[in-house]
Amino acid sequence: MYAQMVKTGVSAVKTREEMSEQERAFQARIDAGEKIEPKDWMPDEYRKTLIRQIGQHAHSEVVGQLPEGNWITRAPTLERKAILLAKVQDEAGHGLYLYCAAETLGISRDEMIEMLHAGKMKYSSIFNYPTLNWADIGAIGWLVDGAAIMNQVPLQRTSYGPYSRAMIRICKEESFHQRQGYDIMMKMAAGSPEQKAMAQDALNRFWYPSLMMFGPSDKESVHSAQSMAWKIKINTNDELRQKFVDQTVPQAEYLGLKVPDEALRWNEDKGGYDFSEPDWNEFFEVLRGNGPCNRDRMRARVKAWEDGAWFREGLLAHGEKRAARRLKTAA
Ligand code: BYC
Repeated sequence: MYAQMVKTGVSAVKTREEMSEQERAFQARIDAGEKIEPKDWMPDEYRKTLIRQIGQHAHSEVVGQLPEGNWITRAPTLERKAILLAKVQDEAGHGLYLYCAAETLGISRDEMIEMLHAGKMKYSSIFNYPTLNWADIGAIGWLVDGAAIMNQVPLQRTSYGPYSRAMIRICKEESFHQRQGYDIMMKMAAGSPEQKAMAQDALNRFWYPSLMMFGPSDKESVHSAQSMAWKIKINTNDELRQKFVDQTVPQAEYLGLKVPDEALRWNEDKGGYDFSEPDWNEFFEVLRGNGPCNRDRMRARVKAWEDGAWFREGLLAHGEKRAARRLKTAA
């Protein structure tokens, strides 16, 4: 019931000759680095791609609260609890900015949420993995938010104005999230042998799922070519994955932890690490709804949505009452 659709086959990009006059003028604006704003003309596919990407991104922020929320009541100190609570609240805020950005494209937040619940929209694969112990909260901040920053910093320059502006604010908060995760890892890695083993175990379990966050390899990526031509995406999936590995391996070394990849080697010629690809079968299985936590995550979101119905209805009724009162006093 909660399977997410999986498409294959790389999308074709129109040549200038194949474009209409309007499409050519639009592409010229993109090429000149102009931002596209909600009331500007845009091709239907550009609009659809943005709704898909921004909507998925918003859902990821909201579903992403679940694995971390699981540890708020069990954080080891009052300080850690307050920090984690603030981080999880930030994710709700990110979801809000992104839903608002998507709404400027002519879809409502309710419609997107219904599509998510019906398995017609995705959220990031990473949130279908469980958080088994406190070190996982460190690994999420360090690796998952680290991967998110790598992906989202370039998105600040994305061609759609409202998305680009939402990303600027989100990125500021993400760097704090990444640092709080690394701080947990530093504490655990420098702690007792048992704590260091927990940190290593968390790295072992979250390494490959974090690499999957950047999406399939470039040759399997359906949307990259067109999204890059429209500057919706600025880098390919593999480019960002490589940058993430190059940035993260020295951080693991500093912690005294081992990246779980026997093939990991510095490659002098390319100026980056050679590394093993994640298991792409596992990735596509997670996208099909068969990851370890897909069903739990969707059950939790659907329940929260249904439990909140009375509150949404109450807010609407209150708004209507106030509007009616204003009309009466104005008359
Ligand atoms: N998970 O053609 P491709 C966070 C899908 S939240 C699930 O390369 P695209 C955080 C893809 O949608 C982080 N699905 O796609 C929150 C497509 O399927 P559809 C979220 C994935 O869009 C709380 C198919 O695979 N960040 O950081 O060009 C706490 C083919 O892929 C994934 C964003 O959403 C995946 N990992 O590139 C802590 C960033 N990867 O739609 C942290 C914005 C691919 O055709 N999004 N798919 O059915 C993007 O940058 C791009 O959408 C992606 C994928 C790089 C993710």
